[in-house]
Amino acid sequence: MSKYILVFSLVVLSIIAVACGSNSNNTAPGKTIKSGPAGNNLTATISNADGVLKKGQQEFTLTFTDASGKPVDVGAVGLNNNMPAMGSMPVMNNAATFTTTNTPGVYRGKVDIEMAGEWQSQITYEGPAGKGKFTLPVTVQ
Ligand SMILES: [Cu+2]
Repeated sequence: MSKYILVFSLVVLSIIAVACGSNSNNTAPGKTIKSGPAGNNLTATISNADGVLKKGQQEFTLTFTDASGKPVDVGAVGLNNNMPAMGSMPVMNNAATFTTTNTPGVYRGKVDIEMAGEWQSQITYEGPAGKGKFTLPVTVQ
């Protein structure tokens, strides 16, 4: 009798483990480029098919999720890639444009990044989840 209970418990535990595993941080489409805290108990994830940003025109996805990994609608979003001035090179600002997708909280972005290197993605949002402003460092190849 206790043998059956043990087997049953192990089956239930493994189902829970699989369910949680598939849910954790897998909401963002493609491969994660950078993920970090977005304020208001949210996590923001920048992703695309390759998992890397490259110099030039490209598309990417910005996803906002709650602690359980579920996408959260944050209303209007903005993203500016900033590179501080270095020597004779002036400060660079490459802003992205966004459209919403069928999944609230998942935004499709377009950006033209003018050079490879270390950039700061300055992200803002304002809407049903509150107001937020944060920065994610990204490496552009
Ligand atoms: Cu630069």
